[in-house]
Amino acid sequence: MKKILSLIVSIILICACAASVYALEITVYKGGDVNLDNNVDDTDLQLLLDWLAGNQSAEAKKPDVNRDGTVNNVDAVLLMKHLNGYEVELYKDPDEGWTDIYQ
Ligand SMILES: [Ca+2]
Ligand SMILES: [Ca+2]
Repeated sequence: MKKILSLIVSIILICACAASVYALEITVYKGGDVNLDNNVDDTDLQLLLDWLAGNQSAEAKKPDVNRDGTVNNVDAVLLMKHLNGYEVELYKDPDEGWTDIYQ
């Protein structure tokens, strides 16, 4: 009986450890990567412009480029500037008070 209990406790501990490791998985994405394909390109801009035009595709997973909590023209302008080589700060660190409602 003790062996069975020990086995059950071991299985529970292993599952708990596996769940903890899974919970620590962090997804890092690039600013402006609207569709989360790990590239920031014209596709992202098109998805964002479509979003603003009312065509909110499920492919547009992170349209709030500057992470201020709203998706608007500011996001589009920032992304356009970024894609055209301008040095722009797409978003600030969340610790500085900005939010990311899409996390
Ligand atoms: Ca992308
Ligand atoms: Ca925004």
